Amino acid sequence: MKTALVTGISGQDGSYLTELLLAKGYEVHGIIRRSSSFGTQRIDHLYSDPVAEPGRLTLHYGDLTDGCRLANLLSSIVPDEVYHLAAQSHVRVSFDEPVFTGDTTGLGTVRLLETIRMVDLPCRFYQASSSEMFGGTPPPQNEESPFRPQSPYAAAKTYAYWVTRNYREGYGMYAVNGILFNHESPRRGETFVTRKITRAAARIRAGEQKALYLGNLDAVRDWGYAPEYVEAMWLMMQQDEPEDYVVATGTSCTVRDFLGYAFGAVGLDWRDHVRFDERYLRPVEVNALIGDSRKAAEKLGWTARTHGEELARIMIEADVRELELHRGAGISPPLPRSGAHADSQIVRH
Ligand code: NAP
Ligand code: G4F
Repeated sequence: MKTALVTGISGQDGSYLTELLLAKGYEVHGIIRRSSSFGTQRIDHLYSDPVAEPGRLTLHYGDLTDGCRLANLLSSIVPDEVYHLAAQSHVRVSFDEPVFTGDTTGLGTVRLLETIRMVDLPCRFYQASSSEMFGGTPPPQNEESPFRPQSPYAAAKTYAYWVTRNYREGYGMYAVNGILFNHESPRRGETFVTRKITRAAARIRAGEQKALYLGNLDAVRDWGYAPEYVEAMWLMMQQDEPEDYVVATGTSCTVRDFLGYAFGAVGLDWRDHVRFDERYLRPVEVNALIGDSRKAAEKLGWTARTHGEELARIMIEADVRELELHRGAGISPPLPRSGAHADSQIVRH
């Protein structure tokens, strides 16, 4: 049985990856942050009672800013594979918190790599790199395209990308970068634009919300389905040689197109409900990301199966279902503060 350590296990990708690893028979360890409220909703269904089923999934407190804790965990768990997914992952927020983003999203990676090197752990390492690193480079973007990061987040990810390559080339580590384009799901954080749209469309249809406030509708993204993308992560870690891969659908749509898919799926015209709010604009925008993942297709046998319109349908159906479950149980709908009024009070990027 292989042992994996997953940072960011409570996030969208961490939850799907953990499902995949457990299904493959791995023993999985995950790092979560201590918080005054539980933040493990995405993995609660996997966390069986450790007394009843010991050893398959274990959660540990830790933080990317705490190098000593990371070193202790790596030394005691001795994983075969480390999937480093944790990060301050919101691009707009990184303009508000650039130093914190650099510390976690950038330096967090080198804290892990340097521990692995110092302790001489014979493990493989996956870095969650991002298409945001391409930033201002026009599409299509592949493994050879230059990086032109347009945000503190993208700059931090670019640092982490290069340091991962540096440890591979300098110390012979099996360390790979998965350069993933946007991937979404019903578990996507509520402040990323696709989920913000599908939740709002479901709530507007149900009369729980009046309007949806958004920024730039012209941005072009290559949106794929997260459960498929974690398969690519795992495949990258099973190769004879460590290499970096772009993972994308190769298709694209604008935020405006996605609005049409999501609102259309519940019989609404988005133009009747969407308002512009300049606070959702970014100081610098990434206009267009469209990936060329032919290398992943050729070497990993991986291709995306779900594209924009189908993705929007999966997400809105889940949001409609969730809302109906809450209403049926007589419980207030989740996160009611995303109504139009509160949305303008608390800027939910
Ligand atoms: P996500 O849902 O935002 O999850 C981020 C995870 O990182 C959460 O588990 C979060 O914990 C954890 N985390 C944040 N700060 C931390 C800290 N200081 N110490 C320890 N853990 C911390 O992100 P995702 O969408 O799953 O993405 C996974 C990774 O892939 C991220 O690195 C992201 O930047 C990268 N990426 C994502 C995409 C995409 O489209 N989804 C594309 C390319 C790259 P809490 O639950 O406590 O907040
Ligand atoms: O959903 P987004 O916030 O995702 P973004 O910025 O592309 O970043 C995501 O994908 C990256 C991979 O390319 C990851 F590395 C990163 O961690 C994250 O997962 O915004 C998508 C687009 C942007 O152009 C943004 O300006 O939607 C536009 N947008 C328009 N109105 C909005 C809004 N984005 C958000 N979050 N909220 C809005 O109201």
